[in-house]
Amino acid sequence: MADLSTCVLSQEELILELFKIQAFKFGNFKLKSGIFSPAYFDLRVIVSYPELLPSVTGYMWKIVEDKNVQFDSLCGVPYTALPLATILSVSHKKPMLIRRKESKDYGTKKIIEGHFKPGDTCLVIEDVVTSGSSILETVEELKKEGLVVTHAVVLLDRGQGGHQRLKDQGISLHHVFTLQQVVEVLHKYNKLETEMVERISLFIQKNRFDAKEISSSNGAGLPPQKQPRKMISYSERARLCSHPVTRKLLTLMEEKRTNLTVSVDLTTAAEIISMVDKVGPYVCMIKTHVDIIEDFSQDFISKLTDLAVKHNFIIFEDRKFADIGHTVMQQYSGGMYRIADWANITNAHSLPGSGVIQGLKQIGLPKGRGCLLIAEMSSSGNLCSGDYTKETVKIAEGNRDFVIGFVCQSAISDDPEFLHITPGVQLSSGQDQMGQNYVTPREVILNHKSDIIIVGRGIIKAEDPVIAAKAYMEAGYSAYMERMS
Ligand code: 5IU
Repeated sequence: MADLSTCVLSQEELILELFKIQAFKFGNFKLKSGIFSPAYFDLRVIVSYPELLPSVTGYMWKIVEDKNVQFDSLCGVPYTALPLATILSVSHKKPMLIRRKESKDYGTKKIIEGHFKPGDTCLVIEDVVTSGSSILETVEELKKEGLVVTHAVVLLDRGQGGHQRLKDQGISLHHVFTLQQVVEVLHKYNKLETEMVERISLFIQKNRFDAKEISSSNGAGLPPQKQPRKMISYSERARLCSHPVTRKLLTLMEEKRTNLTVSVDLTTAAEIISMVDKVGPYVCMIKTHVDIIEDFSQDFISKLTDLAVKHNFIIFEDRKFADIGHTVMQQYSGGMYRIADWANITNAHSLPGSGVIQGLKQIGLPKGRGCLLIAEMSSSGNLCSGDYTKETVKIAEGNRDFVIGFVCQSAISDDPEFLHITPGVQLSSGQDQMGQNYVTPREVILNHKSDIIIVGRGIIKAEDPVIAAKAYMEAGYSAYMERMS
């Protein structure tokens, strides 16, 4: 029988082996907390690789010895850590306790199985730690039975604040690896691209579970990321989002206290520039349709981009790309408009499938641009509903590096990273002669849980566009404040 108490592999070899068996995965994964992560660890698979188990538990034991942790028994957090706890128990002759996930509804109804005395010390064993919640759940059950828990050992600490959170609860957490170390080793052996290493570092930085936030922000003991999009303030979301355009937009929305986008559907450069200069102070975004401008020129673009700096807004070209990847690449980068050179955001129909995003992304990503997918429309009888909308959300989820949200009419995703932007807005609801449907800013932001209202004719055709812009800005932002309260 193999010696279960010694490490067979070096730490680097163990990381490479765990990568080989796909216990470490890299891409885009939804975590238990609801947030998306570029790295995912599924250590459940290690039970299929008995040759690796002695190294895993060997390093866990080494940490316990190095730190001189004393304890009477050990207990694994169900379920992945159970085999690890069993091996440690057998190879080091330490009694083990089992925590049930739910008490049996017959017999003794015990949550903790095994023999122990109140006051015994227990070491908790876990595979991966993110926020520390799973360890704390087990600790709580052990403490209810009178056991004393002051230490936990884990194979991998994701480095996202779990250590501090456990420390605040009187538990010292000891790890074999951190996520950062794993990533560095895999990079060293050419298993991970530099770009992915950077993405993961950024993710760790931005997704730290602050112990104080966890206990105070939502009372439920949940990390703030677990809250749905509609409950999180614009500025808080700016902190959670990784796309630079989303961050900039959400930040300026809170600073300028506006969630208004004006759709400047006018047909000469001079009219548009004059209108943008007037309404600029009240908007977070200006939306254009450059293909309706009679006298389009690069001079128009330089004036528009100057105004974007002067009034601090984002430029959204409502181009609605809807062709195959190769064609949209050319449409986005070239022609007389060269949209990718100046529009922070553009949008696309999901009709052609994800190829449209692949094409746009090739041009837009290096320039730091973002794209909205059209998931729903405001016009009567449109076909963007049901499964079409659901599939659109899926395409967005698979392309978060470029897709930053949706043009939509309802709350279609709870993810804080996805902006919801809604056209078809006027101060009173109704319809135009061609089937455009209007709802009020309050309805859109408060009831449909959208983030941003788009208003065209309600402002640009108003007698005084400045007064109208102020009224829409006030209506939209007060609905947001009401939603937050
Ligand atoms: N727009 C819509 N509905 C949609 C999408 C885009 O109205 O579903 I996608 C655009 C069209 C127009 C602006 O440029 O938003 C709305 O203008 P009015 O507020 O003037 O209707």
